[in-house]
Amino acid sequence: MAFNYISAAEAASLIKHGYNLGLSGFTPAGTPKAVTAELAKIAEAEHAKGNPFQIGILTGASTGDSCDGVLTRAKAIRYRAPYTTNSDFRKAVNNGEIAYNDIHLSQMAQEVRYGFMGKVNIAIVEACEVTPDGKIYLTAAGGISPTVCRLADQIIVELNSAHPKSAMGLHDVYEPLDPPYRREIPIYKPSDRIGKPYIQVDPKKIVGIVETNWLDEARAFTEADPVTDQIGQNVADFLAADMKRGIIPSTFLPLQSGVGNIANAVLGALGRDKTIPAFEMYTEVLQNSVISLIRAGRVKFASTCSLTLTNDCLQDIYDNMDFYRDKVVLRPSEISNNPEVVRRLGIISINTAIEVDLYGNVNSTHISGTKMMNGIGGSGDFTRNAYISIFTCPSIAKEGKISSIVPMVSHHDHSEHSVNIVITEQGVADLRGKSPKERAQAIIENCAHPDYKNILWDYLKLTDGKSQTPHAIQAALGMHAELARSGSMKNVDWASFDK
Ligand code: 0RQ
Repeated sequence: MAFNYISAAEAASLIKHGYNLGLSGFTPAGTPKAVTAELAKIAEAEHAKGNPFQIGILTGASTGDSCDGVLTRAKAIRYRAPYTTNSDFRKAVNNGEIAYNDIHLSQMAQEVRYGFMGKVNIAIVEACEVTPDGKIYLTAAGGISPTVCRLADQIIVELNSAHPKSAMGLHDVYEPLDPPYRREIPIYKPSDRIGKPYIQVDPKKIVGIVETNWLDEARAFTEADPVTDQIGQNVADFLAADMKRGIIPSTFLPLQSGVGNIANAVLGALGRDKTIPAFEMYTEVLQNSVISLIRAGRVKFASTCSLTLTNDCLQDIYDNMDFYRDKVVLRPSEISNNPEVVRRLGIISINTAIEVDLYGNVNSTHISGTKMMNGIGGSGDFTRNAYISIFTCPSIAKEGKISSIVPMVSHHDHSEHSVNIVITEQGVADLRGKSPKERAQAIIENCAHPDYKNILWDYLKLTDGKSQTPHAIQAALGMHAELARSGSMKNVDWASFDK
């Protein structure tokens, strides 16, 4: 079939007020860029005429500025799911301007299929190749593309030559059946391929192909610092010790690791520790640090949903596909993050917390209980099902005015029942096999910053000390209330709370 090659502006003009868009991508990798940038201009023009113009966005995870950023600034987003990292989007959400549905990333595709988020009117997918018989070869991420391509009435393809055709073959596209017909997902090791390297669509649904040459908008790296380096070292030392005492098999287990500089520090330290054998990853995001470890032979295989790399690092993969082809696979997010597969493979999960409480409950998403940060991402998919679930964070934030260890989390993402290990730059709290009261001792002793240890011990003195999970309910959020009042948790005065 001969396709209709159109401009990004022509493609954007197909999108109407009230539509739900299903987008490719996961993190800024693999997301559409040109059509959404033009859509923002249409929204602004319509608003200038006094007309309403807002759409819903259903996608894999965060996107780049040419999607979430421009559309937020154009006030063009009514509804969005799931995870996002864009700072303008964050401001708009916390200002009540956008309805944001923050769900586990593994559930996104199936919730769209189940109809929880309404109809998908148009799918916009970034591709490195599309064939006349409707085979779409994705670029640097899997996301929810197979699902939105199948469900959407119309498909727009951004054919982006910044991703050469050598990218074909990186993907393993597999979409499970819905209950009651769902079967097991037949992945028994990270390198198993169970699907096809492309998405098959009815070519008649492709209403336009927009040719672009637009690099991915991966965020710049923040410099490593002594605190994150120490956290990374603590994680590596902990895992090496657990392997030495036989809890982790001597062949090691696949790792999942989140994004950001703590994840980079952890992987750097694991790569350097030669007591840990070369290992595999079953994760959702690959950062540059993993590619270096593949190059060095320290990571044998990496299954992921996205290549969230700097563009030079991504180009290195595309230029050396003969080397990477049997070492990397990209999957849709409902497979890369699938709880069934995570549990079966025995993944060791490593994610970052905003705050952790004395009993091991974790807040990954909200500042002071009310303001959205990014979202839960895939952290819950992995944590709940991991062989060992680890949370890391610096022990303090904002120059020490905030303790990341608090009596009670101000928002609850991961419960004490799922969290095994907490690691800060101060040390490691191993919560496995411990009662809540024992966990509180381990967390204060090993993870809290010295400036906050006595504050936390004093909090426990307000409790009866005997209940299964001792709390002084009236004071449990006292450190957060003090932060709001005086700007520092350090000023909390427990005596002001009635016993
Ligand atoms: O503030 O931006 O003003 O400097 O939060 O914190 O320490 O820079 O760490 O960038 O790794 O983000 C949990 C948000 C951490 C992230 C979170 C402030 C701090 C700073 C950022 P500034 P850092 P990171 C894989 C798995 C959930 C999803 C997930 C995240 C800013 O890792 O979104 O794990 N995780 N996905 O100062 C107030 C506290 C604070 C605090 C930190 N207690 N109170 N502010 N900050 N702790 C990815 C995917 O799923 C795709």
